[in-house]
Amino acid sequence: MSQPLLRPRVATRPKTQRPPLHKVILLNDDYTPREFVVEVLKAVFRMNESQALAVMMTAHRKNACVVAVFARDVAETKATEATELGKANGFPLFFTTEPET
Ligand code: TYC
Repeated sequence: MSQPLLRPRVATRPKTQRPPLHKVILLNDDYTPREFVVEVLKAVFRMNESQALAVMMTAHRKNACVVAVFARDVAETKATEATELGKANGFPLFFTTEPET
């Protein structure tokens, strides 16, 4: 059998699959002190004071704020760690995760 005369002009390079990222979301509550929320954001998410303050105030005013996006396991570990810090100090502070659309 003869070879085809023309090669395809577009390379058929397979698309690299990346796992979907997940958002960590901070939820507001009426009891956790603002300064405690700021300290947790700095400790767990490596934010500086002004970044942490901005995220805390957005959650306070709008009831929730996206903190950061990570691979799913990292997002879940950080959300749990941050929520546990609140719990260990008697506060209902809560972080959740959801897949990025
Ligand atoms: N609303 C809290 C207060 O007034 C502070 C707070 C902000 C708590 C953001 C949680 O995600 C939060 N003490």
